[in-house]
Amino acid sequence: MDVTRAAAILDRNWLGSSTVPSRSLYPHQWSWDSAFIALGLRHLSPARARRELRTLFAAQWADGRVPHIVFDPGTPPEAYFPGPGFWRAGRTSGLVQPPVHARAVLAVHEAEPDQEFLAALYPKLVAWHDYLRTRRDAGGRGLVAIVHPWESGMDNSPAWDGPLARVTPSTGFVRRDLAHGDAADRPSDEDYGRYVRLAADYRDSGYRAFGEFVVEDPGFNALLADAELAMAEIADALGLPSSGHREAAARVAKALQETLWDSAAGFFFARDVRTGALTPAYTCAGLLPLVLPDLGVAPALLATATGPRFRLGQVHGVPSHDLTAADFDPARYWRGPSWFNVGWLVRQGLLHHGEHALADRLRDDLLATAEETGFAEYCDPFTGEGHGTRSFSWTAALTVDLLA
Ligand code: 9WN
Repeated sequence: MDVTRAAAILDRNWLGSSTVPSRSLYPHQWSWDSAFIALGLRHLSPARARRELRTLFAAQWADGRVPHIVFDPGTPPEAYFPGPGFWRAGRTSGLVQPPVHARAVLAVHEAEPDQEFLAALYPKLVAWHDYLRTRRDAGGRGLVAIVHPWESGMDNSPAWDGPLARVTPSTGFVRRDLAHGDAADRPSDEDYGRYVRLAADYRDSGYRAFGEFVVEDPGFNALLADAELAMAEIADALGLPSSGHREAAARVAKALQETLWDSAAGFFFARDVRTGALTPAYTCAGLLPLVLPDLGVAPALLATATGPRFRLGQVHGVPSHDLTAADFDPARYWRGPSWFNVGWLVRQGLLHHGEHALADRLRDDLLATAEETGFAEYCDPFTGEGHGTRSFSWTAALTVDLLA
């Protein structure tokens, strides 16, 4: 495959200073999407990759949080729900998404060194990570807690079913997503009602209070540890002290292993901070600690990844949920299908842990599936059939990166 088709998608989804994940389903800027998009854009136009990230960070809140959506003023408010009128936070939402931005900033700088860009983004990234560390350690164990499933980026993951069951669904709103996506590929109405209730409660607390849903997600925390490793490299490039970032990464990695690792299961599970219990679902978030090079439990985690639950290397991509679970669904969003960003991250992890043959197989599969599905949002792990929206930006961008 050559990069032409993927590059054309990114061009079509470019709004002038940022990229929409999808023209139809997600017509604004999303936080972790932008980081993945920048990883691809850096090979096509480093200037546009820098612009993407600068635009996102221009919407950073005074408390350091990077909002999960930055609304495009040129797009009608009814194009996406919940829109700016719901959040009452200017041009943004009040939630966050996984902190993959430092890794993206570093990669963009490596593609075309730009000290001014790096120096401008560094303090913003410091404030972002400080927000997570200081305002989100609800469990007091040095891990970030998410307060809404949307914050994980894996909205209807089975890992959230337990904590979400405590939430009474809101009613009386109109879902916009179903106008653009097959209902069987999207979260259920009941889950959507719970998302809206949680977001409204959090909004009404001034985006401060921990509510019914407070969860330590292994994916989010692993990506924060990795982001601190990237920060150390950024600090080195700027001639600033970097050891604090390496220590921060080690602290998160240690807390992750002490709190969320289940050695009998050979897996990282999410923890429901309200009950103190680990949630029982094996989801792809539990594989993301593989991105950490110094992960002591990597051999056991790799055994789970290649075993019957995920069958890495034998199915398409990295399934979002346990293939052997009774509630595994090959089409419904984060309850089974393989997503390209997770495949890209797990491939990075495989490279760190010396699994080169498996990493190559995963890369070849991601590239073939992206092309065959028209750059789908996600795919059936067994058949490779595309699901969700097509011409999805991070699928295109990560394709560009894998081809580079
Ligand atoms: C809610 C934009 C986002 C991704 C998430 C994905 C989905 C939104 C939605 O789309 O979430 O934030 O409307 O379902 O789950 O990972 O960032 O692509």
